[in-house]
Amino acid sequence: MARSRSSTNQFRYLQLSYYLKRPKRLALLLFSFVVVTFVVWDRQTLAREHEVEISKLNEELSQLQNQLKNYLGDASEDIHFSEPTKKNLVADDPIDIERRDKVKEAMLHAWTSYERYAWGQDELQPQTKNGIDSFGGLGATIVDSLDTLYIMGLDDQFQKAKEWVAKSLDFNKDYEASVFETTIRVAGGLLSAYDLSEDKVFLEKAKEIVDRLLPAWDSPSGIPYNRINLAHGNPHNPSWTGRNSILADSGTEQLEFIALSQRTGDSKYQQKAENVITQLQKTFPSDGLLPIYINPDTGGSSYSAITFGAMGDSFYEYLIKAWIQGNKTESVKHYREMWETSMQGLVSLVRKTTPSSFSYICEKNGDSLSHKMDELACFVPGMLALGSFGYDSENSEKFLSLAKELAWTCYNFYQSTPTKLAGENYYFHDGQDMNVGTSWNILRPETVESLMYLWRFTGNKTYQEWGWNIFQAFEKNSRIDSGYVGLKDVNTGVKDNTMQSFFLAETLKYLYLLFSPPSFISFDEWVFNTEAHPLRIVPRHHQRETIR
Ligand code: DMJ
Repeated sequence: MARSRSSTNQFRYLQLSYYLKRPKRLALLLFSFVVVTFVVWDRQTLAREHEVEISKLNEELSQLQNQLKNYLGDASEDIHFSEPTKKNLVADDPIDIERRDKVKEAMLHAWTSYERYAWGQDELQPQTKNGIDSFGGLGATIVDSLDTLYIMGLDDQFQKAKEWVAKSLDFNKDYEASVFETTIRVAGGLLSAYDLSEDKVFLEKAKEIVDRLLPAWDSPSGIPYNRINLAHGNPHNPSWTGRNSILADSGTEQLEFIALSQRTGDSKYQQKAENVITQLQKTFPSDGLLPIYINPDTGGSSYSAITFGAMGDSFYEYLIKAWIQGNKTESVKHYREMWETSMQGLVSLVRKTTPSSFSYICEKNGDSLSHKMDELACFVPGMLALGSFGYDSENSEKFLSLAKELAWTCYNFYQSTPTKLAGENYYFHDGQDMNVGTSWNILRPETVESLMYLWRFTGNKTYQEWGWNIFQAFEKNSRIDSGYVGLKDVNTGVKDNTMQSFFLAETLKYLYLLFSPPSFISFDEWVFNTEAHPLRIVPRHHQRETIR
């Protein structure tokens, strides 16, 4: 009994009657309740404020990091930055490994098909199982594939390709070569293979081909003629351009020629290519948008279209990349300035579709805008992401977000067709979003290129998913037993008969890198030429020692 009473006494505080009997007790209870509630509420508010404070501090920290990066980018010797920490934390996850292996298998299929049916010729025609010499017989697919084979660890294939380069690559061809194509595919491919493998044979061959191209720069203005006979010289422009030089063809040799000068110690290549930019700078318009035709006699623009697609594209790409290749130093500052001016011009060409608000880049003829965009212009999101890090935080955010918007549009170029492969260009009409214009797909890389850049700069895996979907559409529509083909029409899926060398050089390489850690062929150490050939960024002090 006594035990039971004592236990009842123990729990008397839990009974309401205990408090109701005495007003003092009730007041004490209410007071305690108010105090406890206040303390809990206060802690939570503090925690919330703390979180806000931390996020503000993080924002300030990232702004300071950006400013520091900009400042040191201009002022420091040999300082390399790792990419934003977020990206370095991205683990090599099992899905990425699996996808990368699938891409590697695709490369192996493309390569063995070429090996079997077109070895030594420029490109494979998979349907008819033969080769064609679309670039004068320079083994374009071999040279364009060297670095992809190396990067993917296809060592036996790389060795065989290297032996072919050493023993059979012959530039003495009576062929009117495109200076641009030969530079980006052949010189770019060889230089990249040299940078990766350090095998001198590649450098010797790169020098040999560029020496054959060099007379193309002997015009009154220094703007190159776009064609040259590899055996006999005789540089000239074709009649279909009205004998004008093309902007992209004339302004897309800087990376390769600067790299060649750095590696050989002979400055003449760099001088020729850099002089082009100096000439264009003299009449550079305030919006930074140059028409696609340039008169090689005067160096001035001829009346023609303005575009970030065919014939304009890589001129803008090389402005920002030459700045990066030059370690973002004072001596290459003008490249960055010209690029920033051009990006203001680009912004003035951006419009949005209805009803879905896709951003796109118009072309311009005189004063009027043409609401058309090439898939080729889908390199722009990658370029903007790459360049966005040299801006202050406000502009950096602005251009990165434009890059994301444009990438979404480019991805929808693919998603909006029955084959899920993009057409060559698109038209934008009110109320209709996008319509395919020229409806072929020739295995181009620009969209997956941009997805790779965006994934690396944002760490957002959505870009990997989009790239994976595009890869699967290539597998479904373009893969046949004897290689990969383009489509004559992305609506019907009817196939063409060409395996473009850039499919192996660019499309598959960018896809492979999209599923690789960003530290692999890092943007801190490498800059990709417009044919996706990574060139090693040479530190500043080293450049001064080697270039005479
Ligand atoms: C490639 O040769 C290069 O990417 C070039 O800059 C544009 N065209 C093709 C790929 O589409």
